[in-house]
Amino acid sequence: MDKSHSSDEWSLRSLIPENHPRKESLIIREKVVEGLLEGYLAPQGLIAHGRGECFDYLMGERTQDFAIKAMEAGIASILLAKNPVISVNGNMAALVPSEIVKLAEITNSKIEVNLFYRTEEREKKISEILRKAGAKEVLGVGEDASATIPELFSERRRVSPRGIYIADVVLLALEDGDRTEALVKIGKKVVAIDLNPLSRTARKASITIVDNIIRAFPKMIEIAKNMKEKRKEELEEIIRQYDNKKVLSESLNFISKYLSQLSLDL
Ligand code: PTJ
Repeated sequence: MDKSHSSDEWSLRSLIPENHPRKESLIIREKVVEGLLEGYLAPQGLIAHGRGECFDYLMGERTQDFAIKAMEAGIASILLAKNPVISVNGNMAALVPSEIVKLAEITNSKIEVNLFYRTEEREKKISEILRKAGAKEVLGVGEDASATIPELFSERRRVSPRGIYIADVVLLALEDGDRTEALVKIGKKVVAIDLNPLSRTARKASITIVDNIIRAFPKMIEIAKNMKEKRKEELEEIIRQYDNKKVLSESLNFISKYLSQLSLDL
């Protein structure tokens, strides 16, 4: 990429007309581009974002019931956890930094940076963004990532001994698919947000929220505020009733029916 261009020069946010039919989607895209130009979002994050946009189209760009069910089970699990952690990567930091901090506050979760394309510079920049958004502590930066997840060979294996290493529940998103399985294998509950119900992450996670992080985080904050008042037994019952395979199959059925309907409406 040509680094001689500043983020201001490349940012097209101001060029998007107020009445553009895809205005919101274009602004979100600009946030991702800005993250890249500021050096904390991996170039591969742009590809990931494009893939997400495509799956979002197939679900009407709306949060569907199967996602709400998964969010409820996910939040119940986080509220019942001893050491819940929200794992953050470049795309999450670009799109939902304040929401990550808010959800962590409400649910008493720790926040940890964990990157696939790990560099200390990116970790520090992401940590700064989260601190600016109000985070008091951000784990997983530099030397703090001194523990190792067994059976994982990517840079994601380095984790904080105070965070993911001792976590019983990990909330993550835009995962490349190597870590969820390893975390589940060592007994952790993984709550994953992934727009692609066919991805390895979606299939291996304990609870899969098939939705866009842009909509999922605010909705999860709302759910967490309401659920905090519930008794432990009620939360346990929500988790007992939850079936991740059923939720994944509902999401695929939704896409299939949605496409059939669209083909009739042409
Ligand atoms: O910041 P790093 O170094 O940890 O790298 C992060 C990326 C995203 C580059 C890395 O984890 C990666 O390569 O991810 P993948 O394999 O492209 O997978 C990303 C998944 O997230 C895909 O299944 C996408 O459909 C999905 N996705 C993309 N955008 C969103 C999304 N899911 C929810 N909300 C989105 N906005």
